[in-house]
Amino acid sequence: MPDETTDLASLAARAISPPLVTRIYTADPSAHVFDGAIYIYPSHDIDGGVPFNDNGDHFCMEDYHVFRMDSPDGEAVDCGVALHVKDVPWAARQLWAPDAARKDGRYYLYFPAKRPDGLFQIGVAVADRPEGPFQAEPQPIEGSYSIDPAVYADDDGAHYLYFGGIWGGQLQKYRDNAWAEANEEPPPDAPALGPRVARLDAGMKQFAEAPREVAIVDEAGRPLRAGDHARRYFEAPWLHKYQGRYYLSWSTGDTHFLCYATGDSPYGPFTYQGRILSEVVGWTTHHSICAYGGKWYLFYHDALLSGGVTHLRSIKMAELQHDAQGRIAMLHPYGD
Ligand code: FUB
Repeated sequence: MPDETTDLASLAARAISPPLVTRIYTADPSAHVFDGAIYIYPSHDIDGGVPFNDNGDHFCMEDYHVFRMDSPDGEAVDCGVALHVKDVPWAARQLWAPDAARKDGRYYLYFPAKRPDGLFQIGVAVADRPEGPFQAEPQPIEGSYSIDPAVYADDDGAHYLYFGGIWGGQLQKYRDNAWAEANEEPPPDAPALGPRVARLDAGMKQFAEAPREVAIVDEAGRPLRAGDHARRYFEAPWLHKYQGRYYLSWSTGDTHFLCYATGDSPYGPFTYQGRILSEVVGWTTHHSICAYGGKWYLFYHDALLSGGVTHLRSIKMAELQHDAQGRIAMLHPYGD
């Protein structure tokens, strides 16, 4: 997060990408290519007048809009409201970062929301078109918890749902998939909490297995430590495959980096490799990675357009470069 004294106008002048959408605020972009077009599934940020707190209650989003781009340099067309919280029977508030998948001609929107008792769970809604409108299932996905679902479609047709975020996302309250109020983040020398992953069943609306914790290790095979805030998992998991390897990427939260690790299985373990994006304006950073026309793109957000209001963000995209070893070159959102 650039220093608060930094002149936002000078950052805007140096920004490597303009906002894709300026009519409304959008964040947490999950991008997929369906039938030759890029579809972006972001959060829809609003100013709901909720006071700021450490739980992120001011992120009080109520609906989702889907955006379509016919090419990477085309306009991001707002396809309208895809789902509203009032149409989700189990959810009370806070539609946070979503993702989507396609199977057998149907589209599945995965989204977190708080139940009336204040606990986050993950729901699914179904549509016949990539842009919706989506019809929510009456109950959240059984066994789901926390936030930030990201679905990965593997080459063999299996779909894996990654999820979880600490602090306001409540992941620190879970051990072995069970919630306890007394649970907190592990001490600094203990292994950090990892994101969770579960394969989806053939119907795409339930887990086929109990969620597993994903291990992220250093070059010596040791789990990243909870005190390693510059590298440890915080929220925003994303999985993609590049030249046969699985790449897990995530946000480090309070140190504001996007990082990645590589592995040989969608379940991990993943070995830490480095950073993808340095700090953006605004507290949160959240992304997706998607290929189009033989090039790779990072979709991300910042809060420049709102003058740095952390819950009023704008989605952006920039080309990603891999070197000959498959390492991703770190991007600086406002130049070097
Ligand atoms: O948009 C609300 C939350 O902020 C997301 O779920 C997190 O990943 C962070 O971007």
